[in-house]
Amino acid sequence: MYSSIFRHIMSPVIVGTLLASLPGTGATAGQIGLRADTVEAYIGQTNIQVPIYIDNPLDSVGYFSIHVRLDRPDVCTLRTDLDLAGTLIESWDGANTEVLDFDGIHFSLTGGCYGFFSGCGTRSIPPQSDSLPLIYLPLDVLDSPDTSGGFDLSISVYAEPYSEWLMMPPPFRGPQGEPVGGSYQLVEDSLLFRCMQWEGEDCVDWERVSLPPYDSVEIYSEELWINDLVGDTSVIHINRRPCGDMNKDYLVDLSDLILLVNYLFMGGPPPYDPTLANVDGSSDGAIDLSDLIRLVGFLFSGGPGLQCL
Ligand SMILES: [Ca+2]
Ligand SMILES: [Ca+2]
Repeated sequence: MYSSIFRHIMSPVIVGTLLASLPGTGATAGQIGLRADTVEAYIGQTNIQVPIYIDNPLDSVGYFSIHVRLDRPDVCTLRTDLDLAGTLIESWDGANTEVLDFDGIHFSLTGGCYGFFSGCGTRSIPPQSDSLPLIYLPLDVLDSPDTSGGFDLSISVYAEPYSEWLMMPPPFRGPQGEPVGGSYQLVEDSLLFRCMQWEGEDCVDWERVSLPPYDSVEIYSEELWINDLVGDTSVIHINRRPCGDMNKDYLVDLSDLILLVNYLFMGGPPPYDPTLANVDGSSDGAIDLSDLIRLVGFLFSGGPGLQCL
């Protein structure tokens, strides 16, 4: 009875020691990893898709639980409308794939397709890497009035380590619900006890001690699941909106020329941002024929570049 209680007290220390002594992410055979791509985006652009990849070299994955954290929630927000098209879990439609606990900075994302979830069967991601993304994280970059320059932001994607003793659930499960992506390791340790009260030859009050003298020693072994912290960070380059983009599609092409012609001569709607339509480098901010000429030259005859002041 005493030893059972003391094992629970000791276990977090043991787990922490083992995690600290293991090699880094990816060094353990069979370790499941997460990777995030670098993405280019524009200020004010919405529904940017950031691909997140999973590397599962040995195990099929039927369930995952990952976490996402933004470093710049003031200029970027995560959306919760996940689109599974073109992902490894596209066929999991109907499975439990959802965003949990979204607070604007951090969210948890789970997807499950093992037997526990109804209507899904036991579909799983077979061992693979460098394939389709596990998911696309959708995000919006706020439409800041400041178009003077770009900046970088990052999104951290990670899985919590699995520990039975710390009651942390497994971040990855196989098709049958079993934890995958880590391994069991045999842990041996000893506990020392000193008797605080003898009654004859019987001890009625034990206390655990860390140093001799002691009256009893228990040597025990436990199998612990070791699952490194895995994760990656996506750097997102946020660029200023392109000079010459009249219709806010972040491209400069014929459609912008058409919009400008309609605006100048046909009473059409104005460019969405006047500073991006004043492409001739003039400082007066006027949008007129000289901007049209500059845009035509740029698009069709190798004229000078567009310049928005
Ligand atoms: Ca455009
Ligand atoms: Ca102008």
